[in-house]
Amino acid sequence: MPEVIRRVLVANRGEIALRIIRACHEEGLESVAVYSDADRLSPHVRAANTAVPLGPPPARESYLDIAKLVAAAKESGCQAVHPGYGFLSERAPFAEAVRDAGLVFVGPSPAAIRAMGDKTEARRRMQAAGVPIVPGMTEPARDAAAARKDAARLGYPVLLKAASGGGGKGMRLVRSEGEIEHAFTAAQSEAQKAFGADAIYLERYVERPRHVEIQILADTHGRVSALGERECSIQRRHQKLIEEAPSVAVTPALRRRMSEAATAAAGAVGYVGAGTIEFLLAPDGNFYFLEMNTRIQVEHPVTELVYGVDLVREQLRVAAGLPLGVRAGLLEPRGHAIECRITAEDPFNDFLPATGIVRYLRVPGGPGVRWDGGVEAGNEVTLFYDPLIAKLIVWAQSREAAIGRMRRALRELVIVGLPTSQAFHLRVMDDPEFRRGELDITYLERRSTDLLRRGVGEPLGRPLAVAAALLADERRAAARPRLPGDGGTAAPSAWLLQARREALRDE
Ligand code: MV4
Repeated sequence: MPEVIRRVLVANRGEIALRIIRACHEEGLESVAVYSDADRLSPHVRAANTAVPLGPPPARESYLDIAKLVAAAKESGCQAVHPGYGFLSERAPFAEAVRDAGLVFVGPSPAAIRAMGDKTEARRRMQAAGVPIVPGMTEPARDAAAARKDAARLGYPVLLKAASGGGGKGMRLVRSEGEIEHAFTAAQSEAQKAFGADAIYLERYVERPRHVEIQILADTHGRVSALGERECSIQRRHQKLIEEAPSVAVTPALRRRMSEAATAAAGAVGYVGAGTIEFLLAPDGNFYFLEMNTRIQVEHPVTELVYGVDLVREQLRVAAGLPLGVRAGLLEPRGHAIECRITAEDPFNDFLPATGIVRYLRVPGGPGVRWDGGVEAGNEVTLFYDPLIAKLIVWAQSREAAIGRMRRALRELVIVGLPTSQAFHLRVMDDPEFRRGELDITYLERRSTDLLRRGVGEPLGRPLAVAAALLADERRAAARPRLPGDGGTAAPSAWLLQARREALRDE
């Protein structure tokens, strides 16, 4: 790294803060963490060279406070700010404030963030650049009557979308003309509440598509690399749960076409840094631009594993004005990667967010297993932030082998203290439809009754007792005398087996 960036403020928390701090240290950069009162014991705080307190737990008063973050960066002697994902990562005013303070924003220009944040402007830009967009409007509808006319021209079903939206908020499916006026008003007020702007536009509704996204990297020297697709169809209420790369639905020819479209999309807004172009891939093989995410994404590790690239390192290089450390153009995937998001949610109780202290944590390991976590034993999971505890990512030569490896890793994982999505992921890995790659955005809704049957659904009974037993078992195994030829493996105690059964709940 050149001298322009020596120290980076990481304006985030949890696993992504730790991920960015690790990348900084590998590049010889110093890191500065920030933390709210709720996070003072979090791993990202200790991993950084220094840490700056932000104040009370609510994000508005900590991780979303632009003035506090910029002041923290200046006062701690940083030259750059990495926003991570979520929080301020796609807020043009933050990118601007960072720049105005004489700091480097690790991400695209405020103009690129703005252009992609306005969904109708993004559609106009994509259309001009020859990127396929979903048939529909490129300007918001003036009123409900105008929306009715637009819909009549497009043909039903149509989807009403918030022009400043994203992530599915303010979206309304309309199957017939009779519903449109009411749906329009409802979408408007939802959009107003969520984004402070009520502009609504229409798209033709695509039935049972896959969500497939292309990762790109662009530097300040005009080089662009496309790192193939991620299959992200397994989601629930617009929260992804499992992602993989490559997608079983994408042939090399389709990958080339989607990558070229994504490269054109990035060029159309003068994009610099790591970005993702989301597409709907229809059952007939057509694909359509949906939106562009102008940040590093949660699921970036599956791309890293099949392309052998460190995306956060590349972000830092690009921010420092260096050329990309990977070849320009379309890269080739190798093998298969799967990510399971381990969240503090109870899959047997409608994924109700769970809170509590992680009493015991055994992290999976071994060949091809990566754990990107942000929580350790003793940490409390609260409702102040998203429920992600860690991402479990595996790589193997083939999709089948990766599924087998994920099953194995999920069975090694032990989390005591609060319900998690672990058992859900195991069931998906065993689901014949998933194994056949029969995925689309309706997968979870279609399969959840089947997948989550037999679930006991009770929170762990005695987390402290179970954690104590597991710790005692570890110590006993470590202390016990070894005999030559015994392989060093302790026979599990009855307690350990019981604790594991409880932790996995459906085994
Ligand atoms: C769509 C669509 C079908 N047709 N647009 C959801 C969030 C936002 N990014 C766009 N979304 C969708 N737009 C048309 N014209 C279906 C969805 C959609 C979806 C997309 C990706 C992943 C999961 C989804 C779940 C429900 C709906």
